[in-house]
Amino acid sequence: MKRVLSVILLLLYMRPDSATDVMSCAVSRESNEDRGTFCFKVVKPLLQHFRISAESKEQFDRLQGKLQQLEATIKSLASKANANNEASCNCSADKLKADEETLRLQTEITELQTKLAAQQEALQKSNQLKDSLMSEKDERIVDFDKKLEARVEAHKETLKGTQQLQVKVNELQTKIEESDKLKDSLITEKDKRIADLKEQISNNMNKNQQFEAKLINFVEQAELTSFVPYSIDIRTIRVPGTEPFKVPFASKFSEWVVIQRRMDEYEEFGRDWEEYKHGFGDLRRNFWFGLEKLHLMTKFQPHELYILLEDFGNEKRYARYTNFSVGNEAQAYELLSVGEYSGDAGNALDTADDQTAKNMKFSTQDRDNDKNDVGNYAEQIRGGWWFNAGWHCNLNGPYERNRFDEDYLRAIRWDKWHLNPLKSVQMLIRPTNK
Ligand SMILES: *[C@@H]1O[C@H](CO)[C@@H](O)[C@H](O)[C@H]1NC(C)=O
Ligand SMILES: *[C@H]1O[C@H](CO)[C@@H](O)[C@H](O)[C@H]1NC(C)=O
Repeated sequence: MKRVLSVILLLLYMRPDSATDVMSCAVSRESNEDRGTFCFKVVKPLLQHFRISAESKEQFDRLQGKLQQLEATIKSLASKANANNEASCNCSADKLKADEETLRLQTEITELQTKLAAQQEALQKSNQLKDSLMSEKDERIVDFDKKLEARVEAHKETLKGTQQLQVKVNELQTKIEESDKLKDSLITEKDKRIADLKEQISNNMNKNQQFEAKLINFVEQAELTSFVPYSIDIRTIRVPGTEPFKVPFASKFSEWVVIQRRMDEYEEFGRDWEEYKHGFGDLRRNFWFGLEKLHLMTKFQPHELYILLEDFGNEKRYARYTNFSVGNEAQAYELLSVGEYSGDAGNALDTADDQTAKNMKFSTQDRDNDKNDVGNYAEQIRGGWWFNAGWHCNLNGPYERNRFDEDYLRAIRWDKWHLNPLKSVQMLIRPTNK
């Protein structure tokens, strides 16, 4: 009887425990599919075990009932036997019968006890199975927990790695942004520098232009006010209707063409028409450029004329004219125009009297085109010029030093300044649109 009770108690004890397992499995199943699969594996044998246990209990109940019945029967039979014995009745047949019945019952009891033992054994095995399953389950759970923990750890590591990566990405992002900012600021600075440089260049260019203008002005002045050429620059120019010809420019930078120079006595200016027509002398010293070329150059383009004078007191004066032009040979190289005068030497070319050079033909010692009735001034003076009935200037006269010739008014002169001979003379022309 005690055994039966303990079995029942064990079963009762096992049920809530198992229910907890199942519940935990159900909970786990929600959270983890693996665990669910695992739980099912564990729970299945347990459920079988419960089924077996339940069947055993029913059998036990049944057996117990039978045992109780048998025990009651035996009891009643024994009491009957005793009563018979006490009654000393002749009942050997009944006794035999009773003995047979007792034997049968005892056999049945033995069988039942054997069955019960078998049942107990089965139950024990079932319990063992349950225990091993439980421990296996526990092991698996522990194992799984370990795995899960490991996975969680791994996940944590991954997460950590991811976080570190994110931090790095953020750092990189920040760096990129900073670099972008730096780039922008550099570009801005660069633009500013470029602008500055442009301005500087522009300023420099302006300065250069100003300097160039000053330089040109300076060179021009130097050229115009010096009788010693810095660097006569011979260029070939083209004029319509004639072959290209060489022209002595005052310098490489100059548009001024030197057409006449007197600086000492080492060149004879008492020359014939052909020589004045084509020019003569040394371009670096004393020379006459040539009437034909003057005509050609001034024919198609208005030219200004600059005349520089220096006396033996080393004083310099100039006379400037805006429209210098010379006619052709058929016009005897007439001084067609001189334009407006400016300067400090006085206007000796255009005097609006009978000694003016303007509108006069050119005369040489062999070609008398002047208005002098009693001879040829060019011959008398020994120098070709635009002589009239007289003259206010003659830049091709003989080179005289400190000498004033009363009779012929020879020498190089410009009487609108003074009557004394001049030491140096230079005539330059350039296109007026320059
Ligand atoms: C310059 O003189 C020429 C005559 O030789 C004349 O035709 C021309 O109009 C003048 N030019 C000026 C700007 O005075
Ligand atoms: C009981 O009955 C048997 C026969 O059935 C007999 O032989 C025996 O003598 C009897 N005994 C008593 C005490 O009556």
